[in-house]
Amino acid sequence: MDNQTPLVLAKSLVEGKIQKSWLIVGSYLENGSSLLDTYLLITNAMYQIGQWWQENKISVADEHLATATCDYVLARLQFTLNKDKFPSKRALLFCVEGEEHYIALKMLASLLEEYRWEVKNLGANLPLPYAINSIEKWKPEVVGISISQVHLLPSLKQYINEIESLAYPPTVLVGGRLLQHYDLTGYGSTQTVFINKVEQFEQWLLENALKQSLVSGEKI
Ligand code: B12
Repeated sequence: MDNQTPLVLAKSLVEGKIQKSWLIVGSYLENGSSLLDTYLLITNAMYQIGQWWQENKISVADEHLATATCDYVLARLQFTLNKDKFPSKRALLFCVEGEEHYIALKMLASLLEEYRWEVKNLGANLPLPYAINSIEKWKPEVVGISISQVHLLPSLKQYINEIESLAYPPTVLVGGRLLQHYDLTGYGSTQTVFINKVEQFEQWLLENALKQSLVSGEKI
């Protein structure tokens, strides 16, 4: 990735320029970048925006506009993906109560769909009883939780504990930028999977697809 591209995209997002942002992302894909690399580009642009906010160069209002613009781009990207395959497994995604940072979940949802998962993305700020209810109803094989803020870690622990205590517990995957700075394994069990980066998530998806093809004899 050219060093300047995340910066150019970040500027365009902060200015609320939907078409221009889409052109940057779309041409990045058209020039042969993978979906994963494209998500890394968007992630880096959003991190750059966080940096500007910390340095008081932009306001919370600018951050809101950037997020809304990013959301349009992610939605448009989602529609360009090929989904004409039979879904194999189910994944339910959400953020714990109090967590509004949902952009990563949109990326994960598309990546999962690329690997033939059926996905329900419940988005930001989901209280635990609703999470449990949805899991019991839909019985996903995997529950993906995204977390960005330190003060929510105690509630993350409670979510993991309750989900893993269900009669047919799904695998709980936890990710988010906090994992770049902290070891969160103490908040989960030996069953919980903590994934720091989206590249590792794709690796996990590949291993999972491989395991499944060994069981079913189907090619991945
Ligand atoms: C945009 C933004 C906002 C938007 C949120 C928009 C939205 N609805 O998502 C708004 C303006 C609303 C906002 C609000 C706040 N924010 Co804010 N925000 C950001 C910002 C700039 C970008 C977040 C983002 O979209 N990143 C891009 C995504 C794709 O990156 P990611 O989440 O890290 O995900 C990647 C990986 O971590 C991984 N991943 C993530 N989740 C998962 C899950 C699984 C299962 C897996 C496998 C992988 C995975 O994959 C992704 C792809 O690479 C960050 C800066 C930053 N460095 O991230 C701050 C940041 C996250 N915010 C921060 C803060 C403090 C806040 C507020 C408390 C500010 C305030 N005082 O009001 C509030 C809290 C709101 C709330 N209740 O949640 C801090 C968090 C500090 C901390 N660790 O505690 C940050 C880091 C800014 C900073 N540098 O201080 N924010």
